[in-house]
Amino acid sequence: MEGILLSGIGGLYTVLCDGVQYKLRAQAKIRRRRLTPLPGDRVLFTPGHADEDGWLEELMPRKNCFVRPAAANLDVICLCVSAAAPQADLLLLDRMLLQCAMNGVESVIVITKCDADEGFCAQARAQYEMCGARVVAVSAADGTGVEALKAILKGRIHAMAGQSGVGKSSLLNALYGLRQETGSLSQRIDRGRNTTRHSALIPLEDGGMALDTPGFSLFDLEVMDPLELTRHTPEFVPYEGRCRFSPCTHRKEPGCAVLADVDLGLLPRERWMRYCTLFDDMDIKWRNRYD
Ligand SMILES: Nc1nc2c(ncn2[C@@H]2O[C@H](COP(=O)(O)OP(=O)(O)OP(=O)(O)O)[C@@H](O)[C@H]2O)c(=O)[nH]1
Ligand SMILES: [Mg+2]
Ligand SMILES: [Zn+2]
Repeated sequence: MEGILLSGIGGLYTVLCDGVQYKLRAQAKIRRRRLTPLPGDRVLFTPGHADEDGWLEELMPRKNCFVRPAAANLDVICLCVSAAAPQADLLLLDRMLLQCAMNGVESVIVITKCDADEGFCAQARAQYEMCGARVVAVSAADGTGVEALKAILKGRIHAMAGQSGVGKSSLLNALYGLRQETGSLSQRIDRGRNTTRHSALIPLEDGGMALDTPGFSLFDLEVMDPLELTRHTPEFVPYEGRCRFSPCTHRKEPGCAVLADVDLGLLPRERWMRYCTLFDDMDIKWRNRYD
């Protein structure tokens, strides 16, 4: 039979097929090939008899897959950052945006807790809308933006990604009337507490599916030629061929059209500075890749 993998915890996988959920163990050949079945994977399986577990036999080719959050075959990812605590980590957001761009997966920047905003929404919009990113401000507390986001996600397989405590589970509850467990922020350290422990894909009435994932704060892009970062930064694309040097990394080259527009305020300087940080990091990793 063919189904979609919803979750995997401790070697036990839950697979959905025709509205029925099956509990499965991975066959030895999957374990031997060191394949990690991920939520969103299309799989072939044999159900067990009575209340025995069945067998997960084959993973179908993936259209995309992600390490953070661990998932496959996503249509769209909500990259969640909070307008209140925990403080938004925009470098992490930019890494996630790059990861989506490189995997060819649509992303939406979701600013959570906009009811408690003290100016962050406007600042983030200014930086990211100039880059062609989609930004939606939402509040699970007062319902702001929930319908707008729901319209974007309708009928699609989507994941909530972001730091612990940004309100991913709360947002899913507000969007779909679910009862995902949510946690309070630790007052002392002002961080989330990893309330959601495992990724789980949830089938929705509109035919779509939502993936709730555990928060993360560390995430590195795979090692690649840093020029890939340049190519996948959308606001730089219109500048191709307009700089004196080609390729241009748009960091300090004389006659760089990007630098000129950053100086004129036509491109957001903060975002460009984060790009330079990511580029320099990747440059070092790329040069040391054989060490
Ligand atoms: N003011 C306000 N607080 C919110 C909102 N959404 C969530 N919170 C609070 O933020 C805290 C964390 O929410 P969760 O939904 O558990 O966050 P999470 O991103 O799922 O966290 P992890 O599962 O640990 O990754 C809770 O105390 C929520 O009450 C919101 O829209 N406004
Ligand atoms: Mg959660
Ligand atoms: Zn340039």
